[in-house]
Parts: sequence; C-alpha cells; structure tokens
Amino acid sequence: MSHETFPTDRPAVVTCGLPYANGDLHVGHLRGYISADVLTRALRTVGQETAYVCGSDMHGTPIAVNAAQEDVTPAEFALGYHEQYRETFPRFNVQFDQYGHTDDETNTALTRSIVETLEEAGHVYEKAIQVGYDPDADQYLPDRYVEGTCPYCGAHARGDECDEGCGRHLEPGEVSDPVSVLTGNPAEYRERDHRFFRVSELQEYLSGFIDRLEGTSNAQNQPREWIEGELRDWCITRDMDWGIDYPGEEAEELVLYVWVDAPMEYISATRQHSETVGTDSFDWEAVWQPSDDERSTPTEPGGGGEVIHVIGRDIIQHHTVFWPAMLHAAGYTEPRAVAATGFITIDGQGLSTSRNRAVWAREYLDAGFDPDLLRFYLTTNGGLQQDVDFSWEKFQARINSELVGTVGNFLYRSLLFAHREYDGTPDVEVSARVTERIEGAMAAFRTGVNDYSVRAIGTAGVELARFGNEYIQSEEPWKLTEEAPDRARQVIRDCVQLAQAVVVLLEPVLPGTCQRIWETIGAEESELAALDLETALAAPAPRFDAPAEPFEPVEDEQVAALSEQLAEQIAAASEQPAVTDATTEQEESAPPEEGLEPIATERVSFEQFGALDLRVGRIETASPIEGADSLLRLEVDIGVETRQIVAGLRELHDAEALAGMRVVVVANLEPAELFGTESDGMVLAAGDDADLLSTHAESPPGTKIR
Ligand code: B3M
Ligand code: ZN
Repeated sequence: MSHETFPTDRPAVVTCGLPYANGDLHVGHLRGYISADVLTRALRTVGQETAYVCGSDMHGTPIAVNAAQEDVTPAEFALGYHEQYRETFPRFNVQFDQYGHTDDETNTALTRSIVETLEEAGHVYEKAIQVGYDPDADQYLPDRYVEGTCPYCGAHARGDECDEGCGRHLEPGEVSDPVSVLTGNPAEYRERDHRFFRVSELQEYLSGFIDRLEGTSNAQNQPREWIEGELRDWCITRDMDWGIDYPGEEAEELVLYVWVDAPMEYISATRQHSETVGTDSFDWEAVWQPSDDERSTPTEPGGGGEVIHVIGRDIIQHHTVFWPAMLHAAGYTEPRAVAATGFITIDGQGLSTSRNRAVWAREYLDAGFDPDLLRFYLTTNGGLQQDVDFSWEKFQARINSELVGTVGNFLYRSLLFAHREYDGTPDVEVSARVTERIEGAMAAFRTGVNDYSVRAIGTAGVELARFGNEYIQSEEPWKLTEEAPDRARQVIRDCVQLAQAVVVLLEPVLPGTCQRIWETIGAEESELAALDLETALAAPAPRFDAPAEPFEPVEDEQVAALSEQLAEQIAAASEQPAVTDATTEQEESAPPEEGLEPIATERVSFEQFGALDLRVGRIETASPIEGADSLLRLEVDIGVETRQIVAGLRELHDAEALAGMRVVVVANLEPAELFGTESDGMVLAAGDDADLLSTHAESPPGTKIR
C-alpha cells in the first residue's frame, strides 16, 4: 500500500518526540521541534490540513531521581520544566497547536483506557520476573536506577537501554552484573509480577507496517532487523510511585512504563486541540480512531488521518515497534511516517550536557539573534538524518553567506529598487521564463514535503533567491531605466514576483522574517502562514513602502565572544570532580615520547567509538596480488562469514606464516578496491613494521572487541 501524495483530504497530525521535563533546552532539542514545525508549516502551505502537537514527558526514572535530589515532588519538578518549555518554544517560532503534558487527566485517562483495551483483547499477560533491588536504599531499581552489561553486545549499559553499545531497548532484569545507581552497590534480584504486552504476536502486522512506513530511511531500516529477528514481548509496568498507575493496581506501586504513556500524549494533545478549536475545525477522532466509514483502509485498523512523527534517531525502536503495536492492537491509526533526525555535534564533538558542551536555548536568545537564523541553520545544513555540527563560526558563515548574502540581498535590493523607481510593482505581466522558474521551485517544495525533507523545503526558496540575484545582476536594471525603460520595468516586475515567491517558499523556515516582508509587499493583509503555495504566483501589491533589511549579519566580535564563552563553560565543567576523568588528565599531561606522534587532540565520543565494529578474525589464506608489491589478499574468518581483505603486509610478513593467525578486524569499514581487488574490512597493525594486533587467549573468530 503506498500513500497518497500530500495534500490528502484527511487531516494530518505532526508530532515531535516529547522532551523529558528534566533539564534546560539546547540546540539538540531545538533541531527536532524546529524541523517538525517547518514540516507542519510546509504541509499547510501545500494545502494539507495539519495540527502540530506535542507535550512534556513528565514520567520516568530520571525525573523521579532528580526530583528526590532536589527534595521536591516529581510533579513539581517536572511542571517547572514544562512551563519553561511552553514559553520557550514560541520564542523559536515553534507554534504548537497544543502543547500538553503526559501527567494530565486527558493523558492519564486515555492511557489507562488503551491499556484496558489491550488487556481485554488478550494482548497483556502477567509474568514474574527478576527485578533489580537495592537493599540499602530499600527500593526497586527500574530502568536508569540500574546499570550493568548489555547481554547482547557486552557494552556498559543502562537498565533500559544499551546506550553505549548496540542501542537496543533492554527489558527489566536483562542487564548482567547490575549495579545500583543510587548507592553503587551490586543490585540484588527480587521476583516481582509484571505485565507484558505480546508484541511477539504482532510480527506479521509490524512487518507490513514497516513496509508501508514513510519518513527517513533509518526509521524503516533499523527496525526491520528487530521485527524480523526475535521479537520479544515488552514489559509495560515498573516498580515505582511516579507514573500512571496500572489500571486496577493503585495500591501496588506498579505504574505504567513511561514509554507506554508518553506516546499516548500524541493522541491526548490532538484531542485537546480539537476540544479547543471544536471538532468541526479539527476532528481528533478522524485522525486517530475513525469510524468504519471514515477509514481510508477498512482492512487495516486505524486508517484515519496522516500521522507523522518527527523524533531523534535514538528512539526509532519505540516509534516503529512498540508504539504502532499498541496502536494496532487497540484499534488506532498507525503512523504514516517516522522521520528520525540525526544529532547535533558542537565543534565536531558530541553534544554533552554533563560536560556543558552545548549551546543552550537561553544563551541563543540572550545573544539577541533572530530565532529564524537558528531555524535556518538547523534545518538546511544537512539532511534530516545527518548529524549537524554547530559552532558559532559555522553559524556565522552560513547565515552571512546564505541568508544575508543570498536571500536578504536579493529581497532587499529588488524590493528597494521597485519601491524607489516604481513606487511598488511595475504594471506589466511577469515573464514566462520567471514564471517557469517559480513553478520549478514550487515543485521542488512539494517534493520536499512529500519526502519529509525540511532541507529540500528550505532550499527551494534559497535557490530561487539565488536565481533572482543572478537575474538582477545580469540584467542590471539600474542601467536600463533611462535607455530601455520597458526592459527595466519587466526585470523589476519579475524580481518582485520572485521576491514574493521566495517569501512564500521560505515561510516555513523563516516565519518571522517572511511575515515582516509580507507586510510590506503582500496584496492581502492576511497572515502569510495561512496562505497557500499558489500565492507565490499571485499578483503582488501594486504599491509598497521601502523594505527593511531582512537580516542583520552576524558580527565577528559577537562570534568571538560566544565562542569564548562556550570554550569557558566546557572548561569549567571539566574542572568539576563529577566529570573529571583521572586517566584522561594523566594522558594529557604525560610528555610524548620522542619520535612518537602526539595523541590526537580531538576526542571521540563513546558513541563514535561504539560505531566501529571490531572483531577477532582468523587469517585463512594469504596470497600476493599481481602487480602490487606490497599487498596481500587475505581471507579472514570473522565468525559470521569469511572476508576478503587487502592488506599492505607483503614486504613485512611471510605470507605462509600468516595463515591461522588471529588478528583484529575492522568489520564495518566501507569496502574499497585496491589493484582491482575488493577489500572488505581492515586488519589492524602497529607501526611501520605492521606488527599485527592479536589476542592472547582463545577468543574465537567473530568475538567482538571493545
Ligand atoms: N521523552 C525523550 C527521548 O527519549 C522522550 C521522548 C518521548 S516521545 C513519545 O528522546
Ligand atoms: Zn548492547
């Protein structure tokens, strides 16, 4: 089943992953909310009825832990952040139709009713499991209260997620060697009755779902492995006070797992939006739980509106396995798309709130920058799936060249010229060539929307402004007003149309700026955001005032000050004992031995290191490659398969002696071709003598190295 192109005649709901009400917002958060806001605005521009909803995620272990540390109730703690988020988002022109939170009555009632539906339909069972318990703290250790070793990949892992290794969601009791986060003591295991959702029975449904799913390719490809592998049931309860009580279990301190009630907020917030505007304006049930005759696909449960989730790439599994499984089993509409964003790095290194390597929302606002500049930077710098690096220097370079130099320059010079020479729009028709160019940009915009590509959406307008600049530059209308006044009128008429089109196309990314320009040149007085894509070709106002400069350039001094502030805050955080790593300090202060390369100054994150798949391999054969004096073609058994690897060992090793040797292989290196021979991996060796790395015990081929 493929989906209809946007706009469809069903309502759409765009959501963004709910922020945990657990800390200040930074650019890493903002990327998601801004991207989803851009997508929402662009959907509306192409004529799709769309609501954008979100809310604060109030539950979960970290909030309970942090509230206890601050000696306040979790509700007080979380509501404080909730209020902060609610007032911060609009300051970045992120306009939710509804911004709720997961602990309110609507979400509590809805979550419980859906869980009851799942129970009644036989999707939930009770099972006794071993749960971590800290005898000193006298409390159970759900999720992040416990740490240990991932049973799948052996990495150090939190109780709920293998966050440093394979990224899997972990079930209660799964980590080995559990240690209590509260006291640092080894945790005990105690038997407790918990509720499980039979995800395993929904394998066939989920396989079909993932085939239908739109969005980013990572959101479709990653879960396939989980769905087609061993799909396990999901524990949906926790031994905690803070959370939504399991229906009928109020006394037992058994609450629903945060990942049950959090996505329900997508539905609850839509419902609250409907209640605010009236169901005639927006009908939440038509989206989430349509009656049979409203369903677009009667054979599939749901089939209501177009549900689009924008999320971080670390929560793909929740949105493509557990969430659609619950929706399906309870008879709600499945997501049409899951668009998963990459992360933000800061100056090339992973954003880290504990190391204060972050640019905080508050800092950006305090610096006095227009929110549209950050919106532009975060959404058009890379594709949605890619990581985007933020530094104040890069921010400045891109804003000054693209926004100030291309978009601002075109809008300002052409509109100012039109105002001065013609008091507004010259009274001639737009040329066919320019109309065609605008139509091309509109088509690119539509494609961007249908591809969930906020970058393509933004680029359509920037490229049109670039064309406008080239056009005005090559035609030089300022030279034509005397000698060829008709030609000058035509060029400026075209430029005014181009300017109007640029403003319409860029509104999703730059809503504040474009609205301001629209107030100068728009023929209609309405909000630009309410107008459709065709407005790009509508007649501009015959008369208009002088425009203001759309953007202010980012100044060198400001960038220098902000970069320094960022460096200082990172340095200050690293001086605090909690995040000081003694081994790191020793390594950094040890003088390098003579002749050795200095240690690379740039640190890699655990995540970056974890991305390398290193394995024990056994060399099966080693043979020369014709024409390549230094290379050997190796066949290396890496457990799951035998790889052909080309290595520069021929002059340094006796080929025959290599067979049988255990080596270390980079198994997920991209394949390369050397002297016409494919090399699929790399064998690690030290120094100029290619001293091959090996292991000292009998680790079999395929063993993971970490
Ligand atoms: N509160 C935040 C995260 O894991 C989490 C998202 C919930 S979305 C339903 O990114
Ligand atoms: Zn793992």
